[in-house]
Amino acid sequence: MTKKLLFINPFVEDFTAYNLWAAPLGLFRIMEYHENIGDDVTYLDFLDGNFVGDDAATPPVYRSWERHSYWKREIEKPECLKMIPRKYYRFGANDDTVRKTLSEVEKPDKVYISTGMTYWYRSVLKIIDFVREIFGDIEINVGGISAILMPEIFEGKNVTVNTGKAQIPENITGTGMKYLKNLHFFPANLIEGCPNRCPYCSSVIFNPKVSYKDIPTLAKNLEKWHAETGFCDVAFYDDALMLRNGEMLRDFLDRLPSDVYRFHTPNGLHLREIDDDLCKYLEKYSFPQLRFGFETAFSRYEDKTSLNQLKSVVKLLKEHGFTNERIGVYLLCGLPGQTVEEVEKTIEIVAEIGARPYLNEYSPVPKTKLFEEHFKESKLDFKSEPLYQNNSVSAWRSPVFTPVVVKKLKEQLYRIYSASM
Ligand code: B12
Ligand code: SF4
Repeated sequence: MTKKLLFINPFVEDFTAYNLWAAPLGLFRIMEYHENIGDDVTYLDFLDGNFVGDDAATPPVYRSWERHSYWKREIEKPECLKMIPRKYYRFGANDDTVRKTLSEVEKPDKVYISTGMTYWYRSVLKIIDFVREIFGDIEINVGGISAILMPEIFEGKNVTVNTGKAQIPENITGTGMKYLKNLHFFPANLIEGCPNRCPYCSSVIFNPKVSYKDIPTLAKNLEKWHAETGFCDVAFYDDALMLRNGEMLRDFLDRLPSDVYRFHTPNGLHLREIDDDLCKYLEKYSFPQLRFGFETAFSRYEDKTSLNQLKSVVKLLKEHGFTNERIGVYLLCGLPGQTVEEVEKTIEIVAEIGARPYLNEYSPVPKTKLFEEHFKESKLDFKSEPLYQNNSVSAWRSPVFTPVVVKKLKEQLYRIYSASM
């Protein structure tokens, strides 16, 4: 029997949020699967849908490569974040738009709500309340990142919390293709999981084993998507895109023309996988800016990166025509046990080597090893209040990387960026 299903991507409340190729790919896959088995699917994107704007809000601004801001309006900060001297926003639809849009939908048999960052959990709770207000006592299923990392937050709301990957037949149906057509970029995912076990990362919780996608189908889907939309930006969603010296990536690229697409790697790439052959691919196809993962030059996570590796990869990339600005290197600051000097020196070293450092403020992720370690030193109780897990709150949690210190580090970076312009 056909079921009426409503799928929701919630709005977000945060100090900052930007669409750097974000899309609820997990939800898309489930939606397409249900459509293919004959269910009646409705999708409401309360974050980035084309109906979420209003007169009192600031509209999105588009930057290069289809990156953009969301519709936003300032809102009152939650009481527990009042000490942070920054504005707080609702990104996406306001309450009235949510109510009105839900009221216009025929009452569904079941509602699926996607969850993003753990520190966005309040938006999910609000959406659950709106759904109950409009549709009454209806079956609600919550899934995705926060549902897996902290199911207990949603359990009191009388909803089904999906604490694992959704069971959908891989690559037969459920590629999410139909819904990708509304995007200005193509989210590509070649490999699920990562063999590394960095103590701050949750990859292994989502995917205990590494598995490979059907590359020919994925390449065909991209070509179809491009033919229908005319857009050409591709963002990789992989944790370990370069695995096995980029074997899957090279297979994917070999199936595509070299002069059509722009490829983006927002998740940190693994330095140790980069060799000369892979660099030839990175040169032949358009990769406007690579981003590598590298905690500090004095890495305590030696299995993943080392300074020598970084030096030789930067040298190789330079030989293949990459300039400093095109070699981005993610650095983490605010890790438990890390010193300020260590981060300052690493910023310097990365710039000297000829790459562009990007500073990420550490954010503790539930169920990871460092979550517990950071909790012991943290000035804020981020276990009871997940809003404190936000990377924007990092300087208020850390006893070492205080707001003054982080400001200084950002100034150091700014000087480096200005000197290279
Ligand atoms: C790809 C990715 C991105 C992409 C965008 C992802 C997106 N969906 O919008 C980019 C590169 C843009 C990105 C950015 C960021 N990310 Co990110 N990202 C990931 C990554 C690697 C994969 C997520 C993904 O899309 N997977 C593919 C889809 C198909 O799988 P899925 O979403 O898990 O869905 C499956 C199930 O969960 C389930 N499911 C999903 N939704 C639903 C809904 C229902 C109802 C049901 C039943 C089931 C269900 O079904 C799906 C299929 O099996 C994860 C780590 C990981 N391995 O999961 C980090 C991760 C989610 N990111 C993280 C972070 C911190 C960020 C940033 C804040 C980083 C930064 N400082 O800028 C930004 C925020 C961006 C934003 N606006 O959302 C953290 C979140 C930590 C937290 N505290 O919540 C993670 C967990 C990585 C980590 N540090 O451990 N990210
Ligand atoms: S290499 Fe990246 S994806 Fe893999 S465990 Fe470490 S941080 Fe996570």
